[in-house]
Amino acid sequence: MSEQQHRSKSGFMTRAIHAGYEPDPTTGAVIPPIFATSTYKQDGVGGLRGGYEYSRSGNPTRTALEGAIAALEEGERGFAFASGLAAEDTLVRTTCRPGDHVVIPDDAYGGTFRLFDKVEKVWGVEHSPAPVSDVDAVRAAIRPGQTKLVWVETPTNPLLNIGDIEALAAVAHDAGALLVVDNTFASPYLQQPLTLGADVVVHSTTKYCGGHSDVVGGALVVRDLDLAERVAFHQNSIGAVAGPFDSFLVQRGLKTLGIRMDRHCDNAERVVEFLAGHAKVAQVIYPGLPEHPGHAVAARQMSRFGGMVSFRVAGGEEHALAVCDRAEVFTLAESLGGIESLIEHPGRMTHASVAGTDLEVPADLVRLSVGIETVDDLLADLDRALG
Ligand code: P1T
Repeated sequence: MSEQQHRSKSGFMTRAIHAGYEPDPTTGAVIPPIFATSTYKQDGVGGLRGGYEYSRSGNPTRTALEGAIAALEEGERGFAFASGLAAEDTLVRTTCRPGDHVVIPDDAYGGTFRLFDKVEKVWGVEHSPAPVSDVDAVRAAIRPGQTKLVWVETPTNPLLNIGDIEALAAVAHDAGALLVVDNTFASPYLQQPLTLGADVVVHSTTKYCGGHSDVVGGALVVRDLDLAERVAFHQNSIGAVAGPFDSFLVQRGLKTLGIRMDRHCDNAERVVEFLAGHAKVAQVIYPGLPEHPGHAVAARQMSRFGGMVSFRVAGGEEHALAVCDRAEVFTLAESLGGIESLIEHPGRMTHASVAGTDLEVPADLVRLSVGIETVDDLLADLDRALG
């Protein structure tokens, strides 16, 4: 089957396993080799084999990953970076100039907020936080003529708010801006923002795409070929690319994304049910709960509700910290989306960089990345940790 057919006709799991790579013509290797090479022999000056010149500009292992992630997101072209933040920075530099403006989530990942607040701002790109779940508030935050990007996470990190991608795309496009969706929490298995009108998808592939907590990476996927050309130029010019070893790991992760996500979702549903009935839990935050304010939108645009669960602990910060400390099967660590369950305190850890700003997260909040272990062990661990 040709690459084009994989993109247009096959199911998700078939694309995850085959898209982006044909068995190697010389050896028949069914898995993309790790091309640990910085440069490529030319057949006479400018005689490039397969277009490869230098590994910042292109590397076959990276090409395989970029093709796979583009196929999974149903985009035209994918780009792999050294981290999620490297992908984000490259996108901002591609699309914004000094004096431009970006609307960002008012509960974005702390590192994304820091990138806009401490780095992009210095170069003249301004930003305004707005709640992604409130389309009118996002519209009001747009500065006509100045706003180039409407940037959303859905679900957001760590409060799991939901943005209506179709409605937000319309708002962004009315203002002549692009809609950027950070799809890290949902993964392309549960949600394909480009099919709902978004222009760019951002990933921290460190998370569900890689899926095994053994690599840091990022990706962009776009559906417009002109924008793709501009991103490609900036990817090469800035140079924050994914190396071949990292590309290999992320692509290997993508092959099992679907089965992992189903198990993450199954386990998260059981964890939510358990927490909702626990006396020491003040509030469970999960878009799959009917009382979650974004439930209806999430049900429309996601196939399931994901493996991330946040909850507020009765008794405040001190108790939330104690729960994090006592957990054993849930490892106390930043990051998410790997096969192992993680627990963290966003206020002190992943979102410490938003302390004292409008984006500050509640001090009694605990975030779980529910892994794919035997679920009864996860429930017993939480029971013990909650005391
Ligand atoms: O860590 P990096 O690969 O650079 O990706 C940044 C990033 C971007 N977008 C979202 C939604 C993210 O969650 C992250 C990284 N987040 C964590 C490390 C965390 O523990 O939340």
